[in-house]
Amino acid sequence: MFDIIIRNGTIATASDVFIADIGLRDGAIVQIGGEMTEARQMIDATGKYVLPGGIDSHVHLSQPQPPGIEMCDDFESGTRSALIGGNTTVMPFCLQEKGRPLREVLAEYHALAEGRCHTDVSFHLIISEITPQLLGQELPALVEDGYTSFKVFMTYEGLRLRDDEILETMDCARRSGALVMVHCENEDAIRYLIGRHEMAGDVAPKAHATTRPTLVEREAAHRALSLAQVVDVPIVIVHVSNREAMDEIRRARERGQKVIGETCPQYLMLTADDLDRDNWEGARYVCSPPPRDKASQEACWEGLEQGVFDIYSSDHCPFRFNDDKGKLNPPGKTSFRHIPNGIPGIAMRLPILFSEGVMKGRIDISRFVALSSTNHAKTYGLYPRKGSITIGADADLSIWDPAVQRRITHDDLQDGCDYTPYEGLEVQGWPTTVLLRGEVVVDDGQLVSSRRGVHLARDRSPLATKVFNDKTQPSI
Ligand code: DUC
Ligand code: ZN
Ligand code: ZN
Repeated sequence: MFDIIIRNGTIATASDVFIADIGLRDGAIVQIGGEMTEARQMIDATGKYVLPGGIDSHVHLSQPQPPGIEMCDDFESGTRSALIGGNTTVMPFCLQEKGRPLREVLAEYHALAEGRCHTDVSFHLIISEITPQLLGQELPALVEDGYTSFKVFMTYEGLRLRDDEILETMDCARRSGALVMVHCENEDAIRYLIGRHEMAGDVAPKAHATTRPTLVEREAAHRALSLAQVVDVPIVIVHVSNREAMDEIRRARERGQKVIGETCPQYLMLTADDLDRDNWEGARYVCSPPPRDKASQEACWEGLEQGVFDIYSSDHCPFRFNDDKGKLNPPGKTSFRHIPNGIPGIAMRLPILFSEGVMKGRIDISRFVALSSTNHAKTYGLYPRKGSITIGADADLSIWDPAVQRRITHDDLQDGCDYTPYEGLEVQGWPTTVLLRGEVVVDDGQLVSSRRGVHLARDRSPLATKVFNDKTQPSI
């Protein structure tokens, strides 16, 4: 007797596509194919794809902001919207607050998330202040406890680390077996360009894009990869927006470095011209790195097809538009420099890749699964419990109906924001049913979740484990 049998669906994993029934019991996948008759619930998936639930490994929820600014999704609204878009696990960031023990801050994040999540969650740690205590004791202990990835920033005053601090963080990751994610933009070059633009009175949202050109991303990607080579650690280059930064990843791999590349829907769908809309409307599209041009969009598609990118995440970082605590901060619209950086995308990430990628023939369904789920689980130490359709894996599944056509409107996405950058987009294909650990949480596109997401302690990334186990020193 099964809890649920999913009948006759086209099962797709990162490597195979086949039609079979799936039997679920006690939250796990217990049978794939073969005779299955009795279950408390039958789901007919004829003509639909049955896929591992989406894993969004780059989202920001309830992240503290400078005074006067507020992120508009908490763990409840953010994970609710994630489910609607076919995700069953999301990975938000815990931001280290200067002068406080990281564990204390982490406990506050857990308190915010506890009992409020519609999906499973697992935290990355953002490192903003380097101390001997952090590198020597705190981080290694946190890695042991399942927080196995750190993010570092090369931009944003107050957040960015100097090169020597990045090296120390990478060294700590090497010793403790963590994986480092890097936000690559050259802060000094950006500050120089912002100064020039402001002096010239060029303060509209579009200047956000011109003060963060591709070359500041390229330079920082090159530097991050070079620092990683010095320490001999694998890294993730997050939210890559253009061909020049992609070329840095390619070159690093040719040298033998282990690099995971990530891109996001905004770099496939938006351009810098979106920031150039009248009446501060362009602020809706302000994120970092900024959207580029059509050629960059094509480059990012190529990177998804050809493997420069291993993972595709939303970088959901939502601020309301019509709100003094959001994109209109500060009231008076004095300069693009003050617009909070980040846009929503947690619900639209997968429908965009499915519709624009799979349905338009740019990628096949197995590549979709790899980019949207399996590679995230493998990269961040959740595989095979998550991101796979195998016996014993969590029954986190999304059933996609390729026949559904929808015109996107923000009201349907159920996040805490007041807009979507993708308003009016026509998509083909939608995740009509979603199961989290064997329970139907989205049915016929409607949320029926009982909010049972939990926090997942993770294994070390297999990439990081390799250098962790290799006790020899870096070769340089
Ligand atoms: N970096 C992110 O990763 N997310 C949003 C803003 C940013 O700069
Ligand atoms: Zn970033
Ligand atoms: Zn981000």
